[in-house]
Amino acid sequence: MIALYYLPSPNGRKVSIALEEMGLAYQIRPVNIFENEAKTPEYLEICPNGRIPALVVEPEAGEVIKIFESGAILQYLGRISGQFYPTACEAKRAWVDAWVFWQMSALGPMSGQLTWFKRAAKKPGRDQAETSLAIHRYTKETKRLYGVLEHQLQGRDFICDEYSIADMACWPWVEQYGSYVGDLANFPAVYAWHARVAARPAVRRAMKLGVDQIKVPAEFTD
Ligand SMILES: N[C@@H](CCC(=O)N[C@@H](CS)C(=O)NCC(=O)O)C(=O)O
Repeated sequence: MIALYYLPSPNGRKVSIALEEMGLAYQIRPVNIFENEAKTPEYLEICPNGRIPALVVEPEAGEVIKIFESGAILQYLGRISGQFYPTACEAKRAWVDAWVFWQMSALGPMSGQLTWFKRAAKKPGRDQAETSLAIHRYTKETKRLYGVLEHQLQGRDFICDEYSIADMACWPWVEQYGSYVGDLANFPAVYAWHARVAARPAVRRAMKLGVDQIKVPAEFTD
């Protein structure tokens, strides 16, 4: 059985999309990060980093598998399902890995920091010069990254030609593009890809998962 420690957030949704797309049986274990549930000693045994998502797999025989970091989880699910992660061609797999790592190291963290500083700027008592410099920096970098994605998607339906875990990694972050880049007028290929992925039945199912169990507050910063 696969247990997904989860919150309906971009990083959580990468994994719920993958599980739905791959047709794997799983259960969700909601983790309310706003109630510090990702910092309990029990949860830190699963995810030492105190973040969601995490996966625990209890096979019928053999060792329990624990995984944290959404990129590592996507690669694992791709390996065990044999889907959305090329197996036969090393060049194709390496390219998918490169885009997953790009999301993990660039698109996700830059967009996440941008959101954090935008919300922080609204809090009374914050240093406005400090937050506006940070917002400037992360807005510029996030737009640059949308440009990278735009270039890659021109003439392609999906990031690595065929739909893969690279799309599953990137899409939940781009799903909230309004908060990051305003609109996608300058990124037409990203816009078309966004709609293409959003229309997938598995993505629609995944987007509904857990929304009634955990309410993500409008205002959360630190
Ligand atoms: N690199 C991690 C990032 C995970 C992450 O930042 N998760 C957020 C929710 S989207 C979280 O758990 N935040 C809790 C906190 O900041 O205390 C991954 O991709 O799994």
